[in-house]
Amino acid sequence: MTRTPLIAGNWKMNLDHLQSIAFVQKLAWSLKDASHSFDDVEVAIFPPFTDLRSVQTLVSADKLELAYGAQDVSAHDSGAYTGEISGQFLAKLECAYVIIGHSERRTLHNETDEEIGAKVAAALKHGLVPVLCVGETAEDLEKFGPSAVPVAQLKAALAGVASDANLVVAYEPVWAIGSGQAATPEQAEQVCAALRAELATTLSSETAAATRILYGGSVKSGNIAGFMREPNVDGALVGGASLDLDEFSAIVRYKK
Ligand code: G2H
Repeated sequence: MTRTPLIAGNWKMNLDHLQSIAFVQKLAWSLKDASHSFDDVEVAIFPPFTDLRSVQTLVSADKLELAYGAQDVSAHDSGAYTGEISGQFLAKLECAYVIIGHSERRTLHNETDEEIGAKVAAALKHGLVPVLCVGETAEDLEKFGPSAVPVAQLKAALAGVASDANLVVAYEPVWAIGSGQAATPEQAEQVCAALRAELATTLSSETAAATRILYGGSVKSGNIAGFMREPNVDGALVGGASLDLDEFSAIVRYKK
């Protein structure tokens, strides 16, 4: 089965409103630039919540081939949940995706596997594609080896999910995030293959074959091609390097 590669930019809490708008406009021009054509790759950005409406307006007005989504979602639909943003709000903003379970949410906001599973269910309920992040810390790696923790996180988040669920999985080793020390393509492949095997067991072999599994953690233009050559790596979740237009455009235009 062929899976369309996905290059996703996770802006985290960066870029103010005007910078976001300028970035989206320039990225759109860059993607349309025929002299620097790129392969069949889907590009998505994840701005802060406060810029989603503006991105929606830009994308729909100019019919841009640019997907977007939010960096988190509430497990609840509506009600007394101060500060939360629900899946139905994001669906109305025509978000295609939502990042769930990023390690910064797991560690800084103490999100548990159970809460992450509830968020995955909420996203799917509202037609959003979860980009479910899993990954081990350096201590986990030392103690349990490379795949045990990410596979356990995936399994826990998918409990109760339909076997044909449309989702994306992002393998992000915590030790590689923002550290400049990316995993090697071989390390990423080993874990992504184990995650795909887990998808086949927990969901179905068809869903496992169709699901895109991304690598994330210090991805840049200089290392993207190595990851994309691996059979079980279907794209990248890019943090720091997604904030630089030239760098992100170069990542999108990787050549295997
Ligand atoms: C991991 C990644 C984006 P960076 O968080 O999700 O960030 O590319 O800066 O390591």
